[in-house]
Amino acid sequence: MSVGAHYQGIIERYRDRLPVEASTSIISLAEGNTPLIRLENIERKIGRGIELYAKIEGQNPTGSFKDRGMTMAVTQAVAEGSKAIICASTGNTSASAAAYAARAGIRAFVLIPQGNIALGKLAQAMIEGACVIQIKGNFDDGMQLVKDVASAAPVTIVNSINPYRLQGQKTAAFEIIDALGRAPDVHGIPVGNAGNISAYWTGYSEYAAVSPATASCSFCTDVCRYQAAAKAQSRPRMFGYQAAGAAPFVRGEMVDEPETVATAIRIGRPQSWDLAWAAVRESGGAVASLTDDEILQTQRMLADTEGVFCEPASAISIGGVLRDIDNGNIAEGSLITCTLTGHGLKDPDTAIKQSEGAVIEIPAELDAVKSAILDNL
Ligand code: AN7
Repeated sequence: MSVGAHYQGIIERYRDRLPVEASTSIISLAEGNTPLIRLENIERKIGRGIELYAKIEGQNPTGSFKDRGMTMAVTQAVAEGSKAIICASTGNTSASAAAYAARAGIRAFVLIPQGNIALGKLAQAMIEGACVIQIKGNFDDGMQLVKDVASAAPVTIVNSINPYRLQGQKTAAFEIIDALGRAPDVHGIPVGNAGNISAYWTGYSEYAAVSPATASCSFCTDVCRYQAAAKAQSRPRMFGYQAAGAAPFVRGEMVDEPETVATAIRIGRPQSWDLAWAAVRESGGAVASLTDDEILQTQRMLADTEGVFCEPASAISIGGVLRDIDNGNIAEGSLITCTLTGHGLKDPDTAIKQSEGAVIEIPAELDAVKSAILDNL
């Protein structure tokens, strides 16, 4: 199907590269096909021939990249006859699970850490009709409980330990190559539970394995994605970024009490440990951490420099590559893509808190408005 026709989500678009049967009924909210935006203002500031693109995953149906994986996981769960799904979540997975369960007419149970979930994500899970279970513990505690309960109750786990999740999420790498006509040199990405960095590496590797000889087809009417795939004989170096207080990959061991303002990646015991290390090592990439201050500064800079409002956990990918350009870990002239994993509106509290003083209060009078404008031009 060409993208110009009525777009029906990642499974329809990449069906031949995903584990679905022709007869399977697809549970979709038309996820994927997200914008790849060139960050021209930032490029101008940093120079050095860097080309920098952001994959805006906040424009998925529930506002995060999780929807790519959830359409696959819920489609498969329903195909297997499952009547209920369950996940532990720092927020975005629960919002996505709740939405796709609603769409499928099945039950979603979501375990969230009390007091550490962004308001927008909680609102989503609640109104989408999930059974929201708040635990007095963190994501890692919730993940362990989910694994324990799933072997004792008729529920399908839709965390990224469910392999269908990563299959869906790998399509973001396909879209990037389809859009650029080549693979990037470097891909920057936030790392929490470490599923997404593993999924991107799978996607990049699959496209790199498409040989030019097989790269022709009769059904793409606009840009032929097999031609794009065939050009992508290279794979990017994968740069993963963590919050300093929740950085098990940087420390080389699990972290017991993860802490960060970027609650989406407040994870100390990542489930895809080996897969993520493989992605970093095979690609010649690296992992590094950013402080909460660096994360928030980057979030704000992206918003007021480019008009791109992502959540704090997402901003870490841009903050990270900018630092790695500065310190020479990323070469001049590189083409870099970064995943902005979730929408800024997920976490309005953090955005407002760090923009304090940005609102001018005046009487409702013409003179006051005039001077407010003149003072701030
Ligand atoms: C915005 O929702 O783990 O490394 O439970 O919400 O694949 O875990 C969220 C993770 C990055 C990290 N950015 O991705 C959950 C959850 C955002 C996120 C990540 C998450 P992974």
